[in-house]
Amino acid sequence: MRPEIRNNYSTQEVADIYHSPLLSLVYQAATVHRQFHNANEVQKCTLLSVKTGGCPEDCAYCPQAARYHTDVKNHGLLPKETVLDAAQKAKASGSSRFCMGAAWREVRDNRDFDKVLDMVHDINDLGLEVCCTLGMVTEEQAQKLSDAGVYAYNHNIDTSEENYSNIISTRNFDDRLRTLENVRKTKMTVCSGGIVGLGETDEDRIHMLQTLANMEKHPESVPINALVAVEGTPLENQKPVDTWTMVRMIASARILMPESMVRLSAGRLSMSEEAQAMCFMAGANSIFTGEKLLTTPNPEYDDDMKMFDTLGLVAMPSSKEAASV
Ligand code: SAM
Ligand code: DTB
Ligand code: SF4
Repeated sequence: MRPEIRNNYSTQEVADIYHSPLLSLVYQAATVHRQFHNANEVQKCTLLSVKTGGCPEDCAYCPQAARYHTDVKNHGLLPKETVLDAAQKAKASGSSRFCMGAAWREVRDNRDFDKVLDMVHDINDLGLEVCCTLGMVTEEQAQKLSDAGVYAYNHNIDTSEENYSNIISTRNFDDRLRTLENVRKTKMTVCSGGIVGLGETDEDRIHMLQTLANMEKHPESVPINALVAVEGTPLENQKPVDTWTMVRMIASARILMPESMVRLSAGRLSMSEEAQAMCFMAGANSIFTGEKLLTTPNPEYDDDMKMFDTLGLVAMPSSKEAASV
């Protein structure tokens, strides 16, 4: 029988799931995964940084924060043609979702925002799910994005509330939650997850999962990123997170939020095919494809397609296509 969807998990319940013997945890997650999803389908998403670098925030992991000295080449908002060209390529390579990221602290009601809204219209016409990650938004801005046709808004909580101020000082956890509430008031779906490998404890990971799982409605997609340690950021020398932590996080997210898409996001370039297979077994059913994330490298597209072939995975159709058949 399918487990019920809950949003009242105690810390102890989440900890018990997270700490269960690894193979039992994976088995349980794989079971839940099969009750709610086609376990051979993996969603392919494509990212594009439409505005890169120069961000006023101080997120310790981020190569785009203006205050760190990284190799990122800053650029202002890309022209519409460039973005549409990238979206067309994403569609041709079988992506169902196109996610535009901007290194903004928050959306401002200016010409750049209007330009993004205009791009959203055109990308939608290609039959792609449009996702945006533009920083904090007000209720009115969220409504504008929704009206323009944005399918999902990404805004990660990144870590636990307790660990938040160790990673970011220019905003707080509540600011993050407020934006997520503003998005929730619209038709857009919520994409929110976090990062592992920031130096957080298991307890922080458990609290982060608990926050996501206890939202009134679970985020429709939950990205689990492994830190990509970038030279010049305060976390440049952070020890890479081990595979089993990623597997535990993904499996726990799958069990706690059975209906959500769980995305094995940043960090795949440092993971073996076997490690990634374990993550899919644990319930991950979405990835970013294409050789670049926002500013850092991702596995080669052809290597990913070979992996799909080896594992018998197929690309998930876009919800828009599914709706039209
Ligand atoms: N500026 C907006 C914001 O912070 O919401 C949108 C873009 S921001 C780059 C989106 C997310 O990317 C962050 O919340 C974080 O979870 C993730 N991210 C950024 N740098 C990363 C890194 N080096 N490794 C893993 N994830 C990273
Ligand atoms: C998410 O959770 N991860 C993506 C997307 N949502 C926006 C971003 C990963 C960024 C990794 C570092 C970079 O390439 O700049
Ligand atoms: Fe700016 Fe987003 Fe990077 Fe933080 S994660 S520095 S808000 S681009």
